[in-house]
Amino acid sequence: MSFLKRYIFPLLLTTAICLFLIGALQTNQLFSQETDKEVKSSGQEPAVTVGMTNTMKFDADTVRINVGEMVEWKNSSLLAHSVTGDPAESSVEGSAVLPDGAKPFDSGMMDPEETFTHTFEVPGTYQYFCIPHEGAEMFGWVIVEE
Ligand SMILES: [Cu+2]
Repeated sequence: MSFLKRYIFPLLLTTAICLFLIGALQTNQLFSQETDKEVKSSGQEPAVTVGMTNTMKFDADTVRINVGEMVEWKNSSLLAHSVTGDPAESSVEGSAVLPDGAKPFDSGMMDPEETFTHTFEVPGTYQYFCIPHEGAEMFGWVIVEE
C-alpha cells in the first residue's frame, strides 16, 4: 500500500496532468486552425501590408489603395501597438480623421507578430493612429481611390 501511495499514485497523477496539457494544446491548435480558415474563407488578399516598428512608426506611413481593397497591418516590432481609425478613441483632436460616411475601425491592442486587416469601402483619405503612441504621433494614412 505504501508503495502504491509513494510511487503509483504520483505517477498516475503526473500522467493525468500531462494528458490534460496535451489535450489543451491540441484544442488550442484546433482553434487557431479554425481562425486561419475563417480568414482565408473571406477570400480577400491584402492589397498592401503595413509594418509597425520599434521606433513607433507605421511603415509605410502612407499607402494608396482602391475602394474595396484590404490593408493588412503586422506588428513587426517588440512593442504593443494599435491601428485605430476612430476619433472616439483619441485623446488628441485630429489623431483620427475619416472621410464622411466611413466607419471607424480599431484593432485593439496588438502584441508582437499580431496582424489586423481592414477593408476600405468609402473613398477618401483616412488618418489613423496608435493608441499607446498617440503622444509620439504614431500616425498613418490610407488614401482610398475610387
Ligand atoms: Cu504604437
